[in-house]
Formats: sequence, structure tokens, C-alpha cells
Amino acid sequence: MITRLCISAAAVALTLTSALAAPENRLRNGSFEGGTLYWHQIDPKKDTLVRDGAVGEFALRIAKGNVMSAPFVAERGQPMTVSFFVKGEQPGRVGVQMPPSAREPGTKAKRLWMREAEQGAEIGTEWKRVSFTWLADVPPDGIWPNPHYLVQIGGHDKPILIDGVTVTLGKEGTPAYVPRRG
Ligand SMILES: [Ca+2]
Repeated sequence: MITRLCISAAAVALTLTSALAAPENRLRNGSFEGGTLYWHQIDPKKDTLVRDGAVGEFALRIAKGNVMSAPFVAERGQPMTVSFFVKGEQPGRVGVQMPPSAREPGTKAKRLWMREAEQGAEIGTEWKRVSFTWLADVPPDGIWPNPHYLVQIGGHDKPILIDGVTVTLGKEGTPAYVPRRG
């Protein structure tokens, strides 16, 4: 009886530790189940919800160009990682940027619309989880005092589907979607 109690207590402690260590998703609506709320640069002619989710029912199909997430709060100077599921309708490439949420400091720091700001991966026609890390190290600016960043994702003008977008503190990607708490 005493042994069993000890094991239970250990199991409870382990569960609590895992819960505390679970990464927090800084993005809202990364699974597109609530429409495209919290996503920007959405053009209804190019960017559509499709019933082909990697997580839940819906994914976002980007026919051309890029979409932008809502700004999220980063930790100044720390690595921030975006992870998501992606596939193409034919093999291709996904390109991702993580610029400051204000255009001017982003451009000045070469974090927006610049080839060197982009990271990417080859994609196929099956869902694949990819992750990319940037340092949230762009200096504060008068018009951009706080470390708010956003994620920009596109398929180099070939149609791609994305789902389960998760932004976490640190260098580790998340192997699955992390629903936003609260
Ligand atoms: Ca989804």
C-alpha cells in the first residue's frame, strides 16, 4: 500500500512537471479552425480555408504570395521558433520570415522582404512538420518599443497548405500543434 502511494505521488509530480514544461504557443488560431482571424494579408481570392487539415478540419491554402500572422510577444534577445505542418500540391518550397511587427525596424534590420531574412524548406505533397528559429534581437525603436514579431509564410508562388502553426520560446520546434491556452 505504501509503495503504491509513493508511485502515485511520483506520477502526479511527473505530470505536474510536464504540464509546467509544456511550451506555450504565442500565436492565436494557428489551426485555422476559427476562420482566418488573427491572420493578415489574407486575400480571399488567393488564401482559402480547405477541408484538408493536418490538425482539426481546416488548413489554409495559400495559392500565391505570403500571409502574415498577427503580432506576438517575443522575449527580447531570445530564440523564437515557429513550427507548422506544410505540403504542396506539387513538390516545392516554403519560405518563412519572422520580422518585427513594425515595417520600418524590420526593413532596417534586414528582417523583412530580404532574401537573407528568409528561411525555408523543401516540401512534398504529404504533410510535413517544419520549424525555423530566429533571435528576437532587433533593437527597440521609438515606433516599435516592444519585441513584437510576426511570421510570414509563403510558397514561392506555388500553392501550399499550412496548418498547426505554433510559435514557442527557445530553439526547439514542436512536433505537434500546441493549442493556445486562454
Ligand atoms: Ca487546422
